Amino acid sequence: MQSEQSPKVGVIMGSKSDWPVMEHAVAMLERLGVPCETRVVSAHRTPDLLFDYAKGAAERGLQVIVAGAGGAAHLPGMVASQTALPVLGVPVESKALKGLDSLLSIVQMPGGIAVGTLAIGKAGATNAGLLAAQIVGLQDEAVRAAVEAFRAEQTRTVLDHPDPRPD
Ligand code: RP5
Repeated sequence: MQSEQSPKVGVIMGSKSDWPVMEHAVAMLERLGVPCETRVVSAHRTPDLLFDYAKGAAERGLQVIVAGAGGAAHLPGMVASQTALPVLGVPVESKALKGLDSLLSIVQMPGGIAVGTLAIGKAGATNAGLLAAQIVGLQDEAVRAAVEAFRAEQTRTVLDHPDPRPD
């Protein structure tokens, strides 16, 4: 899938099975008007594609890469090793260890190659989309305004509903 405008954020994931989590990153980017592309790129099953994708990303106009993976989640770190673009890693829940394995695989990068690691699962994917938009917004006024409007609406929603009991 690809937006009509040339993509500024690449959302990649190790498997099609990661989509139910990673779609939340895409939803946030779309909500904030950030053109993005999505791809399955596996560190273990398609290592050559991973290298090609990461090496060509900046030249193609991408500004940020969001990479989600589960289990022995090498994708974000390996992508970060092949591009100077900011890479945001999303640990996807694994069946066996509920994503703790994914989190530790992504977050424990050795000093010198940076991956910004988000929370496990849907919250992490949502925030990866948000953070990617904030990075794009440094140079894109419309995206910055969309991020600010999103935050203001979120604040308003909480303030307008102070009673925690169900309606
Ligand atoms: C990882 O292995 C993927 O990111 C996925 O989270 C996990 C399982 O992949 P599948 O066996 O469902 O394709 O590489």
